[in-house]
Amino acid sequence: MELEPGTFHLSRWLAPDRQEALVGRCLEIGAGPAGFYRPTVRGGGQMRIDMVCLGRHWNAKTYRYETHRTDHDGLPAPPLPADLAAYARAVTDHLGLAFEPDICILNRYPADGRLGLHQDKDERPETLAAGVPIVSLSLGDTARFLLGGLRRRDPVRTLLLGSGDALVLAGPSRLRYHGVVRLLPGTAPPTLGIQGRLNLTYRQY
Ligand code: MD3
Ligand code: FE
Repeated sequence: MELEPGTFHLSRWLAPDRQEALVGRCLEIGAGPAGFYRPTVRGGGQMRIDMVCLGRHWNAKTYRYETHRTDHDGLPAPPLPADLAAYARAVTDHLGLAFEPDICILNRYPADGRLGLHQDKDERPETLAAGVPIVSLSLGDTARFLLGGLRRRDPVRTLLLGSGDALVLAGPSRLRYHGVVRLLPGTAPPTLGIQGRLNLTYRQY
């Protein structure tokens, strides 16, 4: 499951009961104050997903992390709950990687949701230089995901991210380009009771 140096795909990492519990937590947090919103990026376009940032808010206009949602409603970013952080630590402990997540970005994909090819490079320069991991957990519909290289024009490979899958990007893979092309509708486990997809990306600022 090490697809490339520093890229680890753990298929069905979360058992169905753990997926159900995590979906419940995500919906709870997303429905709360400072819950899901549809970010507007610089240039004025709307993203094709809804987002909630925990721990620190990622500003879609400045591409910087901040304490309050100044690009949206000015509310403080809710804290990252310990029980949610523990899901990511379990993955990196399993792989023997050091990781102290202090941010989680929760993305909600509708049936036609997608996310263009980008790099995650807004965390601290020291964190990026050290190759500190990002951990992603997928829930619901399977996503057709693209993993590229360190330059936008580098070749990409397609991965399917299914419900319960964990993906870890560490070391030399930390700055790879990546994106979500589309969802495969109707592929979510029925017991989750959701349509579309939820993705959690855990980061260390
Ligand atoms: C590869 N989310 O929130 S998760 C994001 O499915 C994001 O919602 C996607 O990209 C999603 O920024 C992809 C998998 C992922 C996350 C971070 C990465 C892949 C990555 C960082 C570097 C390389
Ligand atoms: Fe990303």
